[in-house]
Amino acid sequence: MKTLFKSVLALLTISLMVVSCVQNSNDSSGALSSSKAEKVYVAPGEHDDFYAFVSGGFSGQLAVYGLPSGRLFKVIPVFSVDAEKAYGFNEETKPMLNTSHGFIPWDDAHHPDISQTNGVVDGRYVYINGNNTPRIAKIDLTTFETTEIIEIPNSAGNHSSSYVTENTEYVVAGTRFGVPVPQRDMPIAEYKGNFKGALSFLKVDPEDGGMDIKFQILMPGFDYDKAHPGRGDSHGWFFFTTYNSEEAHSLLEVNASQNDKDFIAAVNWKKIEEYVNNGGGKKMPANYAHNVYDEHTHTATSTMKKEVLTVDPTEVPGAIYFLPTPKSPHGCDVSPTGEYIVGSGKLSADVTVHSFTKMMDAINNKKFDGDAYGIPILNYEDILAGSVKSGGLGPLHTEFDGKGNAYTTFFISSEVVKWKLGTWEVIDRKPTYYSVGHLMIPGGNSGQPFGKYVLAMNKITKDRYLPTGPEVTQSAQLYDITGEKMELLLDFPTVGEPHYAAGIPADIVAKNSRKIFRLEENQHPYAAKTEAEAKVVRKGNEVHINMTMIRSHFAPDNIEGIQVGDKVYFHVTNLEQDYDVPHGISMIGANTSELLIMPGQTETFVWEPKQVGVWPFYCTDFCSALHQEMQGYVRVSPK
Ligand code: CUK
Ligand code: CUA
Repeated sequence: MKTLFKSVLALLTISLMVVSCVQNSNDSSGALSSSKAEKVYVAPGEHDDFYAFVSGGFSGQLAVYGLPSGRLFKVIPVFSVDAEKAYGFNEETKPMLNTSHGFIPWDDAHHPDISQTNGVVDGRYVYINGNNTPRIAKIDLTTFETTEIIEIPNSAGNHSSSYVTENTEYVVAGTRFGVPVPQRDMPIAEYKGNFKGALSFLKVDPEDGGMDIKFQILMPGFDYDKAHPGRGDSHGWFFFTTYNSEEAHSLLEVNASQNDKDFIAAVNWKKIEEYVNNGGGKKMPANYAHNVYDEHTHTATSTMKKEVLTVDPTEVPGAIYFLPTPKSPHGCDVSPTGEYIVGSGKLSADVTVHSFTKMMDAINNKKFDGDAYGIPILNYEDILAGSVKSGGLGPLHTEFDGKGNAYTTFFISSEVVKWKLGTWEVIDRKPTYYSVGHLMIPGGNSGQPFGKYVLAMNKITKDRYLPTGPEVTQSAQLYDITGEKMELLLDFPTVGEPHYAAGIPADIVAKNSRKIFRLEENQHPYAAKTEAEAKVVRKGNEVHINMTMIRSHFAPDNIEGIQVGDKVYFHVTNLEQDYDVPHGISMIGANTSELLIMPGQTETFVWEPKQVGVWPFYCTDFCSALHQEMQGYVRVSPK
């Protein structure tokens, strides 16, 4: 069988090679070889080695892929409504998208990060940021569902988020924009010195991964772009890139990139935590929503919080230092041992690497080069570990393979460059197609990378796929990094714009993936756990239908007594207790999506019938040979 497969593959390979020669791809590494095909081929029924959780950018969602195949398994709705899963449409999940600005059905999702234990990805949760209306979400990897969203006050852009500390003590969220804190009506021209940049530390509950804002550090109003925790020796520190240290508020008038160096802010969060635990900090009024989904009631609740604890960094001496870093640093990545802090000036050709040991020496010897708003600035030469003379342009992000190598993306020169930690020599470079942003090695931003593949997430696609009109697919590329030289294996399309991804060996997550919700654990207030409990209850012009579904009927399935102008709640429980038997339901003219209900779960949609008649409904998920028989009628009478 295997031989047969190989010969078929060989034939396929030859024909594809011919095609690629004819098309004259300018991509030499795009020529398919049988060894590349084998490396990404996951035979029917076989499983991938890694999960990749890839952010959807402006889709607001998180997509789950397998590596090396690049197969898409699921799109997890996070910040945007999703008709497929009724997320944001059903009554249970609507509160998840509540904010201090009201119900916000969309966001811009950038950076997923997997929870860690002792610096190793543990596969319990993924945290991800929404940039536009600043929020952080938690996805539970037993159900692959979003189970918590917290809004971040005093923040705008929320871009240096969401990264976890070595033991998931904190999820950290940094503002991109300096803004007035608290928000108020003031002239934009008075930005300088008045706007603040809030770095938020969200304490994580070790039991359930839940988040709460413990404190916000009110930094100078620079732009904070990317963040990364220390680990090992640098555990207890967090590093944030900043740009626009000029505090320009208009690119038309002032050049926000005129300073030769901006900063990486090194934050000793342990010290600030101690300060706060001893009663330090100042409570400030702030409105923000905290939304939590309960897996027993299958229902979310939204709470509006009223204040937040803020810390003025100048009141905690020794907690924060600025590390000068050339040319508008974007990426900020800490090596697996915690010694090297890699700052990529996006307008630079070199990659700057700071040494944590040297940083501590300079701090201990009080060797400062002035200060900015009372925060000491260290001397660039004192803390520099080395710089990578890459020859590339526009370095952005770096990940590590755990074997002493780092991989940096270059947006402008459109490549991934492999270099050696400590010697800074360039070992290999491979083009990306095209203009790569982030890259991801499973565990590659933790203390223990699984350095088998690197996934490049590209900003431009152009000719890589069949055209689909003016808007073409977004794209990721997979490279084998087990050898000295990288090898491009695969292109695959992604959902939305893939800003960043988090990867993890598949078995860590798969073994905890939940198969079923037990009916006896269902505490939904309107659950009907047997057909005998199904009922229709009228309360004024509200009608509550506690309905059940099981192969292949609904109960009740003939409903009368509904009138035009009623508000009809369908609370529907799937009575199945077999894995992978969902049913779906919707009503004609309902201003919502269908419900797709998993076994043991209850979901609710609202129908407000506008027209008299007898209206059918049916199961929307092909569930058995009698799927087409799974249906019913609602009679709507005049008021
Ligand atoms: S990313 Cu958000 S602009 Cu460099 Cu982290 Cu794509
Ligand atoms: Cu139930 Cu189709």
